[in-house]
Parts: sequence; structure tokens; C-alpha cells
Amino acid sequence: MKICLVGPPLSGKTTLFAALTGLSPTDAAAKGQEPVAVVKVPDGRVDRLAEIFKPKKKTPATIEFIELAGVAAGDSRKTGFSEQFLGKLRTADALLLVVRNFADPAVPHPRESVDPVRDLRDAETEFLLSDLAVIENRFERLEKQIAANKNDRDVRELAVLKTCRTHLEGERPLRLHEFKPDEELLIRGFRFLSQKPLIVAVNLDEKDIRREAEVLAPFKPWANLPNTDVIGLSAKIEMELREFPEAELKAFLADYGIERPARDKLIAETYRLMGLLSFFTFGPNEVKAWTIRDGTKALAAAGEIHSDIERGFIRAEVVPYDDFIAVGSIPECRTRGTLRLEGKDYPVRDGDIITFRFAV
Ligand SMILES: Nc1nc2c(ncn2[C@@H]2O[C@H](COP(=O)(O)OP(=O)(O)O)[C@@H](O)[C@H]2O)c(=O)[nH]1
Ligand SMILES: [Mg+2]
Repeated sequence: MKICLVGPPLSGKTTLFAALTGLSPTDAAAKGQEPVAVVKVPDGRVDRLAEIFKPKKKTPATIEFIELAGVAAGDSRKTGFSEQFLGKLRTADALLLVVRNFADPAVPHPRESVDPVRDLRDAETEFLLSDLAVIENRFERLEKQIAANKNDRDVRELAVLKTCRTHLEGERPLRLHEFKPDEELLIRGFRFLSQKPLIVAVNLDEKDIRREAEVLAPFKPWANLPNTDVIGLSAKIEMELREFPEAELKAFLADYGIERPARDKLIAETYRLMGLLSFFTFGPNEVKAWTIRDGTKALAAAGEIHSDIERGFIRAEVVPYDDFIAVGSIPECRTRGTLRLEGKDYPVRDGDIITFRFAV
């Protein structure tokens, strides 16, 4: 799962990236590379399973965060995203849009005024326009193709692109529209930006951290949209959090009235928004959490681990996490009948502990 941080200059992306990943902003910048960070998904179940199975290593699920440089450094007036940037953005599974709600005389605002709703609207407009441009381009070629040699697939693609265009011209991002599975297949390759799940991170002013609900009120219309979420955080405070030893963290958070670190909140929201769930595998070498989309069948879940396991799939031996923890041993689960044999069409559930049987 790859999540791209995006937003206007000086909105706090690098600060948040550092807070999420533990990498210092200067580290990444100094190397002159695009900062990519793999963040472990906190999941107590993995720890618990590792205690029981005592494997050589335990591997939690991970999410990749990337901060793409949007505009040329130093050019603070230019807030638009470049074509090259938008192209890279298309490879993301979800977008994390950071908008600035902090005032700081030491950090001049590129637009002179703090207005996160405006910044959100502007970013959405950029995504819409970029998608429209992709569609216009494709349209021309498709129409020529159909004129020369009419075929069903092209005609269907043209029809779904027309639907997309109507939405975009009406300023409705594509993520609000539920496409039929066959339509989805036809447009998947375009990786439309406005179709990606969007998490808006409102970078709060430190003094507003206790009035989060109030500050976020103007974002209500977005928070209620499908595939969209809004969360408040302070990138600066989240950075400071990293300095705190575990023992003092709770007290520090309580001081600010913060329930849990933004990193945990963001990861949980990403899972919810993307419809992700985790299943677990175990063995003497490793206990591991795997991330899949809700609705993934046993066969495809096996494929996540290795294509051989998918190819030679025989069956899955499944026990739900809670049932396993209740007795603490697989043979005991077998005796009690909580360990089930499932076929390739079994939809994997969150917390399933699975052993795949396969032969190649
Ligand atoms: N006061 C305050 N300053 C912040 C906050 N987040 C970032 N900054 C400062 O704003 C400046 C720009 O932040 P940066 O993360 O580099 O923004 P980016 O351009 O979006 O990557 C830096 O000097 C940060 O220290 C915040 O929540 N509060
Ligand atoms: Mg930055």
C-alpha cells in the first residue's frame, strides 16, 4: 500500500513525513531523493502471536509513505503541480493531502493567508483538471480508432470515459462515483487522481489542538463523502512526540488532549478507507501479518504470499484470531473444531490465522 503526501508548499508535508516515519526531513533532502518510508502497522495481535509461536522473527504489516516534491524549491508563489509530479502521483494507492491551518510569522504562507478549505479546493481542482486532460487525450484517439475499425471494447471505453467527463465537468471527483466492475476494469489503467481515496490532513496550529472539532467544522462536507476522510493533527507536535520515551508519551499526549498519535490515527483511517484487513501466517521462522482488501478470496490471499502457493493451492486451514488465543495452540483448535478447512473461494476475514496447503 503506497500513500503519497501531497499539498501546497510549506503546508507541513516534510514535517509530517518525518513524524510518521522517524526520518529527519534533512536526511531525505540531503540525499536528494524522494523520501520513501515503510511504516510498520501497529497491531498487538502480531506481538501476541509471536509470543505464542516464538518464531525467529515477527513481521508486521507495512504501509509505504512517500513525499513527492511538488514544485521547484524556493518558488513559493507557484502552487500548481507539475505534469511530471502528477504522473508520479498516479502510482499512489491513496493520497494524503496536507493543508495548512497554522499561522507562523517565521513560515510565510505562499498564498499570504491561511485558508485550508481553499487549499483543499485548489488541490481537488488540480486533480480534476489533470484527469480531464487525460480523458480528452484518450478521447481523440479512441474516436479515431472507432472510426477506422469499430469494436465493442472501444465503444464501451468511450461510454465510461464520457461518464467520467460528465462527473469531472460537474466538479465531482471520480472517487464519489461507484463504477460497475466492468467499467472499473476499463478505466483502471488511467489511475485517475480524483478516483483515489483521499485523506485530508489538516495541519492544525498548536494553539488550536484542543479546538480540533471547531477548526474541522468547515471540512464536514468532505468528511461525509465516500472514499474521503478528514483528520486534524499538528505536524509539529507529532514531530516532538518522536522524542519522547514510551513511558512519558501518554502524559505528553494528555497535556495536549491528543487521544493517540497521528501516525496510529492515519494508519487506522487508511485501513478503514481502503477496506483493508490483515491475516496472519505462522511457522518456526516467522509470524507475519499480510494486508489484503476486504473480500479477497483464499486463493488470491495465497498469491500475496507466493505465486506457487496460489498455483498449487489445495486448501486453507483457518482459525480466527480470537478462537486461537482462547486456547493458544493449533492442535487444540483442531480438536475443538475451530480450525476449519476452506477452499479457494473462501473470503478471508480480518484476523484469520491461515496455513495454506499446496503442491507444485
Ligand atoms: N508552527 C508550525 N510550524 C510548522 C508546522 N508544520 C510545519 N511547520 C513549519 O513549516 C515549515 C514548512 O514545513 P515543511 O514540513 O517543510 O512543509 P512542506 O513544504 O509542505 O514539506 C517548516 O519550517 C516547519 O517547521 C506546524 O504544525 N506548526
Ligand atoms: Mg517538503
